Parts: sequence; C-alpha cells; structure tokens
Amino acid sequence: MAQENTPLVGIIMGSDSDFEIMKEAVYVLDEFGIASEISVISAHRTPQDLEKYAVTARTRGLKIIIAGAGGAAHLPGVTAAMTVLPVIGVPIFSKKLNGQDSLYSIVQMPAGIPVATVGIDNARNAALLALQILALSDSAIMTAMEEFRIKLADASRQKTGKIRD
Ligand code: RP5
Repeated sequence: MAQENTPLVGIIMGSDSDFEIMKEAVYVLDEFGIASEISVISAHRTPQDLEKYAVTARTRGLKIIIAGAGGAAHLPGVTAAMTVLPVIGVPIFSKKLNGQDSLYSIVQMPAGIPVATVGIDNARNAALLALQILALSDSAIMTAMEEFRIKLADASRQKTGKIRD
C-alpha cells in the first residue's frame, strides 16, 4: 500500500514518558503504509494547544485520533469533546494505581461523547482498530487487514501444533 503524504491518523500523548508505549501504534500504522503524525499534547499542561489540535484535526485531513494518557487521563475524552472524529484512547500504565486510574478516566465517558478504549498500554490494538475503521472506506486497507488476520490465525495454529508435539 502506498504511503500517503497527508497523515490520516493523529497520535497524541499526554507526556513524552508515554512514547515508549505509543510508538507501537506508529510502528503498526507504518507496517500498513498509513501515514500518521505524532505529538505530545497535554489536556492539563497545554490545554490551549489541545483545543487548537482537536478543532483543526478534521480540516487538516485526519480521520482518526489515537490518544494515550496515564493517571488522570483526560486527554482522549477532552479531545473527543472537541471533534467528531473517532477517538481511540490508550490508558497508560501508572505507577501509583497500575493504570486502573488511566483506564477508568478514559473509559467512563458521559453519554454523547464516546472514546473507544483499548486495554492498558495496548497501543498496538489502538492502531489496528484505527486501521479497521479506515478499511471501511478503503478496499486496499480492508484486504491488508484480512491478510493480517489470516497470518495471525496461522501463527496461532502453529503455536498450538508445537504444544501437541
Ligand atoms: C499524564 O501523566 C501523561 O499522559 C503521563 O502518562 C502521566 C505522567 O506524565 P509525566 O509526569 O511523566 O510527564 O498526563
């Protein structure tokens, strides 16, 4: 699949300390040839920057936003409040509460403003979900996703085979 110049997926995170986890999303999108842009923006430390980012996201060509944050993880929800683009939240593991604070902050959105929430630190799944959404209007991505699932199943069967040996 040809890499497009205009990023389709915006990847944001509350701190550069989230990058070790969030880079997985970049790698997955790269594997599928989907351009993404990555930024550190905080709902608490740089709220004005977040507003500008979210309000302009759609007109800049983004289709989906993946937002990772830990602790009082308001970034995905506040972003979702300011754009109608789908927002996928990645709860980042936190030292104090093992990421449960992040998870609950992201998943418990009020009715009307959804955030699709993946598991703690599961930036990879966030990227795969983003690809599945993009695939609805792009047959090349859909084919790539179907091939990916076939490979995943084959790998799983091979592991099962090893257990039987
Ligand atoms: C959140 O606070 C960030 O998303 C990060 O997960 C957490 C800790 O940030 P730092 O103190 O490492 O910058 O806003």
